[in-house]
Amino acid sequence: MKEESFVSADDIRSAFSAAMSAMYRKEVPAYGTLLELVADINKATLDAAPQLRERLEQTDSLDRISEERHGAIRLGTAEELSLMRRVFAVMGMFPVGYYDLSSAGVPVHSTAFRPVGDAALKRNPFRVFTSLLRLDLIADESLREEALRTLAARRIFTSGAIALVEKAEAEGGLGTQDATQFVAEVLETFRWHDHANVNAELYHRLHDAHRLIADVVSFKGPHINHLTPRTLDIDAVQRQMPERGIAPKAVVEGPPTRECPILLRQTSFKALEEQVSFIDVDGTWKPGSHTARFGEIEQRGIALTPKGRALYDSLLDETRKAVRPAADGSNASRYEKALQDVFRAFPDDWADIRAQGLGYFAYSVDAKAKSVPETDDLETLIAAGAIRFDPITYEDFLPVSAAGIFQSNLGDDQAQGFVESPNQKRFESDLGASVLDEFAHYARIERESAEAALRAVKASEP
Ligand code: OOG
Ligand code: NI
Repeated sequence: MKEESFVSADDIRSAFSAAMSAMYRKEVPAYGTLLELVADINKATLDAAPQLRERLEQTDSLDRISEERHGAIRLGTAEELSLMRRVFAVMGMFPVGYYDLSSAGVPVHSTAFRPVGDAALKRNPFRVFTSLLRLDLIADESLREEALRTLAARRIFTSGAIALVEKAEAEGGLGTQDATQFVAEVLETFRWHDHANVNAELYHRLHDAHRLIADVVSFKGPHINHLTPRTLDIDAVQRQMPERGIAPKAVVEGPPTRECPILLRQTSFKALEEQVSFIDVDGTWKPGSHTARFGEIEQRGIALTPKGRALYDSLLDETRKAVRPAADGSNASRYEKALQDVFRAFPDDWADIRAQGLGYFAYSVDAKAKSVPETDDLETLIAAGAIRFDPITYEDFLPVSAAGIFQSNLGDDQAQGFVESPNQKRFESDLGASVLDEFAHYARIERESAEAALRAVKASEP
């Protein structure tokens, strides 16, 4: 096999995310409006901060700044999940992390398919938050069986997509023509279908059990339910959404605005009510509506160590005990204030965050260093200015934030309670693989950067 004739997985992923973006903009015009707003605000932010522009020019490709960083889908069965894993693998996307959303009233558990390793992430960080419906959490047995029957009858991938996955697995990659065809075939899986798989009566029963069940079971495939570009100023986008005629969710999820951004901040516009048709028993189509698709934005900060994450979780918990954000936004400013106040306990200085072991950093030789002490002690070299440290970006998701995004887009009527029941083993057995541990992944990037920086310092010694 001539390896060099294969298109790289990174290139296939880039082509796929661009194709998804074009499709979704056409399907959901409000999303196009959000993209314009994000691009305008990113430009204004960069114009006002030449230093930020310079840093991004060096580390990121500036022209890709407003492009999508993630999307999300919801699947119905173990077979769909394991096949999805094989499809994403062709694009260099692997399952990282396990998210249990049952405790937050959403009957799914999830992972993120994403590129792994520094080089692939830099090339194109696109990921897909992928949830699997948990019918085991649904009490009504006959409804559960009907849902399973409906799901078992659908095929979410084209036969062409499956054939190309098998070919890529057998041969180790795809050539140019196959890769182009692969992207086109796989795109079909994520397309919106306005003709439901079920009749109106079943749709409403599913909907009454949980809106999410209706969304997963009633349609031919797992339509992409949102895409998410990156913004340099999430607060500005949140503020300006109404001026462009789009309704933001009540509050920004995640940590507050800070000097040193941590983890992930997200907000979205509320899902739109869309026209669909249900198949009737007599074979005719009956008009109805469904609400599922929205647009989101994200702003990422440093990846936290388990210690940093524990601090984040406890501060968020403390905030939400003091003020629980209401879905209608009525206490949004009180919540924001509480969040700011409580998070003062989290150091807001890179050196402090590093010294206290709260975040992961990448080490590199400082090109501006004048003299380099003869030592291989990292701390001494940092103190002497020979080695610098930069925050490693968080590439994953946050369960409390994800639950907030789900809730706001499932309609903000009373959230339903489920018994908290994480089941990572079951998820991994359905997936057909284990999920990567996010902390181990960041720790490795950090360790490898430190080793490389020390080697480079040594090599430069006379
Ligand atoms: C996924 C919601 C979670 C995020 O960014 O946290 C999510 C969904 O609604 O299917 O996308
Ligand atoms: Ni999202």
